[in-house]
Amino acid sequence: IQLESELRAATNEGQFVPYYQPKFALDTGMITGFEALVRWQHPTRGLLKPIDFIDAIISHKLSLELFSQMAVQIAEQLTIWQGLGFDQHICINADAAEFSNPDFFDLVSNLLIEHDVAANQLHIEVTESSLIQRHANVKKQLNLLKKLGICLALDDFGTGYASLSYLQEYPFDFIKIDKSFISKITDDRTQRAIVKAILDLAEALDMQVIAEGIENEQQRDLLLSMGCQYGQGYWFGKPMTAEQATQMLTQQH
Ligand code: G
Ligand code: G
Ligand code: NA
Ligand code: MN
Repeated sequence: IQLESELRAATNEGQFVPYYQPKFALDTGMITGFEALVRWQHPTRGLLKPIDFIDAIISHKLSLELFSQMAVQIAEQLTIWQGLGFDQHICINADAAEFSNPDFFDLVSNLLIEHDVAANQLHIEVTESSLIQRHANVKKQLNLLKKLGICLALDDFGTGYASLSYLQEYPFDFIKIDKSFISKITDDRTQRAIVKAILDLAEALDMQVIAEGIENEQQRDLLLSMGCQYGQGYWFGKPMTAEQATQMLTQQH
């Protein structure tokens, strides 16, 4: 359990760092971008994962501070990669607590201008569960971000409620199939049928699909044969430091 003061210190002293998990084109194996996942470099307890502190961040209303700290580091990373000739995008996670803040859109658009980052280099990933809360501002902010040119992804697809109506209601470019559907895809007909249905739906709606949690080659091969374009998972790469991500990009070029 974190004290609020500990969280504030983390926010003020820049203890939150993005780790980067690569996303791949399933056919070529090339990296198409990275998902940024927050880690807390805690002064005494080591590297902490979101599960250890995200709820506390939300309840202490520090979501926008966390987002802002992540976003600045991500913009700087995009600029570094641009300089090295790596044309990548980075996807940042955000939840309803962030979208519902009226300052969220200005924060994002100012960030792009200040760091001279193209809007299409930044993707934003939203969980289904955060849409369920139906904050009044969420839809408005998502539409503004989309207008700005930012790609939007619906995360953990299939695990929430009323997910089909969300596809119609919000301007998503990508659907991320939750890893719970991928884990048994090679030996469970039902899971396979669900994934197939999601792929068909996405195609009909002109959306692209990213399969999460790919842990072996069999899963990759099957998803590819089913027409899935993009993937993410331990088989391709675990969340890693910026230096490791840069190394991975260097090796592929
Ligand atoms: O790595 P993993 O334990 O890395 O991430 C667990 C969860 O934490 C994911 O579901 C992801 O959506 C969430 N998460 C990761 N980074 C961030 C972040 O920067 N902001 C928010 N709001 N959620 C995040
Ligand atoms: O909610 P979100 O999907 O953003 O969270 C992603 C979470 O899944 C992170 O905690 C990340 O570390 C984890 N993850 C990423 N790839 C894999 C994988 O191949 N297998 C498993 N079990 N977890 C993964
Ligand atoms: Na995510
Ligand atoms: Mn996810």
